[in-house]
Amino acid sequence: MQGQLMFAILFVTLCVETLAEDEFLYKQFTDPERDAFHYGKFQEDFAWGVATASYQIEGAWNEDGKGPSVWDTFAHTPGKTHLNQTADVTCDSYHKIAEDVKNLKELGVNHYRFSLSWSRIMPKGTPDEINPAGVQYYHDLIDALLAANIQPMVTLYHWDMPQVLMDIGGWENELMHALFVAYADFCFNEYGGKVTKWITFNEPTVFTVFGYEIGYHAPGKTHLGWGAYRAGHIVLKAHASAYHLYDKKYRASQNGVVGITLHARWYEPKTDTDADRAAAQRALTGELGWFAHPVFLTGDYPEVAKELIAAKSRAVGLTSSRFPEFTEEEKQMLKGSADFFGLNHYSTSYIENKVDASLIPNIMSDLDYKASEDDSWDRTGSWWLRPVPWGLRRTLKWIKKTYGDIPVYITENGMSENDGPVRLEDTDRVTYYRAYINEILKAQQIDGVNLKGYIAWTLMDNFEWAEGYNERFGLFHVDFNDPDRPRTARASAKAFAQIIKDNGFIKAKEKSEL
Ligand code: GBH
Repeated sequence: MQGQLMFAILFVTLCVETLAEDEFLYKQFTDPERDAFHYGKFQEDFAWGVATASYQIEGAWNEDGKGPSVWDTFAHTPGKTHLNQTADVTCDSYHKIAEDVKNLKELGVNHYRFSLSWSRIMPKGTPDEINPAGVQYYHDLIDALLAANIQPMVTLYHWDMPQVLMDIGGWENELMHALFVAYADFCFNEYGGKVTKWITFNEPTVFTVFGYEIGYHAPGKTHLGWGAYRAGHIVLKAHASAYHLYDKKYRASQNGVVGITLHARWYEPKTDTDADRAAAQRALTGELGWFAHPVFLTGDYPEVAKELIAAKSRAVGLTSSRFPEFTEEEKQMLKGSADFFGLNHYSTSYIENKVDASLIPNIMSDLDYKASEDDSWDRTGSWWLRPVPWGLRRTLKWIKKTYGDIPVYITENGMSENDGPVRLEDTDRVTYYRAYINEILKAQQIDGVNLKGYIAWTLMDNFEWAEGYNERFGLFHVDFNDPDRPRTARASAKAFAQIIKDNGFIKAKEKSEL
């Protein structure tokens, strides 16, 4: 007993020393073992990168033959975004390939994750009308990246659907399945000789819930209780078909990989009770599993979600579930339809059990859980984002336990500050990155997660959707009042560059001996 106590004290002392040395103490520091810093390096071919998305950075919203997207329409509608801001110009990356690539080189990344604007390539959403200037823009970007030894990682769909396709119902129209595959086919064919890492969709839970259910994002639909499930169903089929198309038509010659990126918070039981533990498990299974189970596990939705939503639908007199069903053939298509798991992760919540039939149905009330935060967790520029580094390691462990040894890329992780005076010494963001990247090192080296790379969100401040320019996530600061949109490296850019250079974390002492 005494021996154990001594050991515990010794352990705490050692950890606290290491932590102090590395300045990564969050206020919630309570668990020395969990929060201890871990030194080590990633594998030689580890992918380091930063991410962006077309609508958030490109600008040139109606230039050179680009068609409007749902986000152009949405942001141009009064009352939809912070101060009615739009991304008409935003970072102006359409005109700034050289500058963006220069900054990527400064970071020392070997990957750049960006998305294609579908309506820049196909103004009408269909391959019978191609915009050559738009096609050329991405060739120029990709060529500049390759010349700088940076691998492109291309997201086909990061939310900016061509407006013409929204006019026929967007992701609520079955036709979108075939239209997405035609778009993917064009992109694989056009760019696949140079691009070997593809992501079909970015965060389907987010754009279906926000876009088709809550209406907070484009297209602003409020189909409560069913919009996200219906849209998501078509998205999943479109994903699977695009994957198989690549497999049959391009993989042999292009030798690339195709994955999907899902958003997940870590869900920690609020109390150590069976009810809350089960609720947290249900929330992870039902919410992340909504898109992950079909692709990475069974070809079908998680049983718990199917059962609960069916029961709730029956309870209000519906003759079929609000949650759609796949055919056997579709399940076969979906099962195993990704070469890697792209994970976007930013924060953690507590989850408690909550059963309330009077709530408006949505994924949370359907799964009988309620989320909350810990007041001791620091705040950032986004209400939903508090730094809880250990949540990322637990998410990765959960993914390994549930989906096996699928290769995982962190495709987004980062933190925001609010708009305000220029702030280049962003020590809180430096702390965030060091702590979160340290957690993925632990996940890889201690828990054996098959981690292939880490992509930070984001290269530079940009248009943060409904929050406009009020939330800045950039490693580079952007001055949106200057017509040249100058980018300036923050302290976090330098810290991230150092981690990349070290390919992990080297003890200060060992470093000085190098
Ligand atoms: C990502 O969205 C996007 O891919 C990216 O475009 C965006 O700029 C970036 O993150 C920063 O926001 O479900 O409780 O978290 C990811 C995160 C997920 C944030 C949904 C807001 C809503 C509340 N979004 N979340 S919650």
